[in-house]
Amino acid sequence: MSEKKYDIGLMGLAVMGQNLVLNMVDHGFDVAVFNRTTSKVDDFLATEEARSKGDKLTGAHSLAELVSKLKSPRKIMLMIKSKDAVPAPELALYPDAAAVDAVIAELIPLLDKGDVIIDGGNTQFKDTERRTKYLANLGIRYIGTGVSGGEEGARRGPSMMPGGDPEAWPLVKPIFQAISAKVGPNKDVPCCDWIGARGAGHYVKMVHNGVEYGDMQLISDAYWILKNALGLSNADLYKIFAEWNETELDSYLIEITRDIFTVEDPESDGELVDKILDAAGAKGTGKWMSQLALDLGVPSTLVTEAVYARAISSMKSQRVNASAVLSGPVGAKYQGDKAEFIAQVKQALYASKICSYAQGFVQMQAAAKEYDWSLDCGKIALLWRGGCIIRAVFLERIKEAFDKNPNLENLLLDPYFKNAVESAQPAWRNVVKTAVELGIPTPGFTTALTYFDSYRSANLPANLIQAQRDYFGAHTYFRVDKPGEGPFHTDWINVKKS
Ligand code: NBP
Repeated sequence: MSEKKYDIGLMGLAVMGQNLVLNMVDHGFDVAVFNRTTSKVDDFLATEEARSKGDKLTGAHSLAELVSKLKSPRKIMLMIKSKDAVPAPELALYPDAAAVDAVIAELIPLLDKGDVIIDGGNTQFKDTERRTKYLANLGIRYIGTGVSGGEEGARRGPSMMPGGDPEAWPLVKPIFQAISAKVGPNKDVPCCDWIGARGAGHYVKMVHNGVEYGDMQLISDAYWILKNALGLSNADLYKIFAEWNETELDSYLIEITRDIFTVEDPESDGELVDKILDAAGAKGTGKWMSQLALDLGVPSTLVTEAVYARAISSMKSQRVNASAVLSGPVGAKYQGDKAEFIAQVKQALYASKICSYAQGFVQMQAAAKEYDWSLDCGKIALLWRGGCIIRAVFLERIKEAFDKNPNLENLLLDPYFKNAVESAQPAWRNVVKTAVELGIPTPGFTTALTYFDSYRSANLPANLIQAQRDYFGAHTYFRVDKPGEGPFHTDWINVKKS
């Protein structure tokens, strides 16, 4: 009798890998697993849940054994630690390769032309661009896929953003779409579809994470101003976030924020949230998005501000010292109507969130041009509708906006979002004004409003910047009264002055 062959192999049995494997088996696929530390293969297969899967799950103790157990064309998914971009011109020759490069180098001699390697980690898209091209030359198909939703998503249905070699997509599509989250009235639309060539999937996943940074900062701004300007308790905050979650703000992050306010400290009195050190960590995808926005020259100010907000939060001891030295408003309360102000904070949060998503889509469109991908923004919004950390009802509206106009320059120009932001505007301005007056930092709300005001300004003070640049560096300028002519330069010192 010939040995049983498996539909897919997965390497990397940490939290994401284990849960994805169980999810795949639940959807009818036969899976072979491997891990660098091979004892983890045995430990995993010995768990009650893995044992309950019978012969639909098998282990391997080497990459060669894993490869030998797979149906052809073989599909091998890596769920291993990813690193920053590394310039590895020749994967097999790169001496100090990142984990993914090292595993790929080991896999190459074991594979046949047409086999597929999938990287499901949070990889920098430039690595995926490089690896897709390199492996295509060897006849091996490569996919870099974003997987979002954490442990629970991996087990019950993640949002997946695959990109790479388009010939590989039909081979993994049935598996990926089966295991991904489903949305729509009949819960049958998968939150997984082809994003585009080479690194497009990992780029979109990075923007997802950057938008997540923005959402988290905006929610924290709302929390901070409600707590400090109104003196609200965690019980009050729970009620407010519970109400907001029944509105257009309905989302996973608002939902978990609501619940966080109810969790008691297991070690002493009060709620746990108040005992957590106010120093936020980061793994780097927000920073990548911000760096790449600068490279493209697009203003993704929400993610950048959110990264900086985490940076300043982590300077805890400096902030404690500075708080004793630098004076400014402290502890003053909002004097107006409390209920009205709560409603205004909600409007500020919603309008700022719209700006944040507008920036994310602008960055993806700019990246698509720069890196030669064809991105469908409506489809991307739908993929984020379920399974992932930023899942939200509001993404349906974004999908509708891009379906109506696939070339929409900015989400703020779509009639639905234009009306939403315009009607939120007076409240948003009052919240920012109040935060400034009371000395309460709300970096997300403030930077979003600045973006909105800059974007809607036909004229900005950049004429003065151009004058300065031309004055000290002969950088030239164009004239408003001579369109199509120029550039011009002026001898600013020896010219007639008024
Ligand atoms: P980790 O990111 O903690 O990675 C642990 C896995 O990587 C283990 O299987 C480990 O093997 C393996 N590994 C390491 Br570390 N170095 C290796 C190397 N040089 N060669 C081969 N294997 C190596 O696991 P995770 O949290 O499950 O995440 C997996 C991927 O998914 C990561 O890229 C992560 O960024 C991404 N991701 C994670 C989440 C999340 O919520 N955790 C969400 C979305 C995406 P060992 O057992 O031998 O040490």
